[in-house]
Amino acid sequence: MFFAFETVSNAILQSLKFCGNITTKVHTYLCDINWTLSGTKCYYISSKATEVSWAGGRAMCQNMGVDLVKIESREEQDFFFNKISDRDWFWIGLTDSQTEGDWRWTDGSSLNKNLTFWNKEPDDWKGSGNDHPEGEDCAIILKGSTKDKSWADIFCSSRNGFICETEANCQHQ
Ligand SMILES: [Ca+2]
Ligand SMILES: [Ca+2]
Repeated sequence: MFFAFETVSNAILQSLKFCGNITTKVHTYLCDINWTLSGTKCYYISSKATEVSWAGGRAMCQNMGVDLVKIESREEQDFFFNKISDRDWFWIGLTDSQTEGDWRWTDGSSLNKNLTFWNKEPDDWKGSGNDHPEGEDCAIILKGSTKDKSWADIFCSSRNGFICETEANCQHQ
């Protein structure tokens, strides 16, 4: 396993958190190369060249042994909002494809209605001329009007980037 030591920049060092038993040695959170550390989580934000369906994005994460991101705090939301560009859309691990209107994360947990960042959504749009009768059942994060308004439901078959999440490694130093 490779660790992205170069990502431990001064900026990250200042926000470094310690994990494990710190009585004898320093242990710090680190991520694999090409992943980004924030808090105690590592995130993989796909490149613009990789645009896939929601299921395709989830499969890409699962091939790496992880899953699509679950946004569980304002800090996490702010992190992505600051990280992504104005033009790009990224799948998050949120869908109502099982039951319309019942938004669930990929681990099966319900969306906390007190912690959502929809931008005038979800609207389950069915396309112009009803050409998508299945409606919009998969969620993306994008640069909305404000930090609090940057999620949308779109067609699961549309092609976008994706964000994977996993727990950070605890690394002895
Ligand atoms: Ca829907
Ligand atoms: Ca929508």
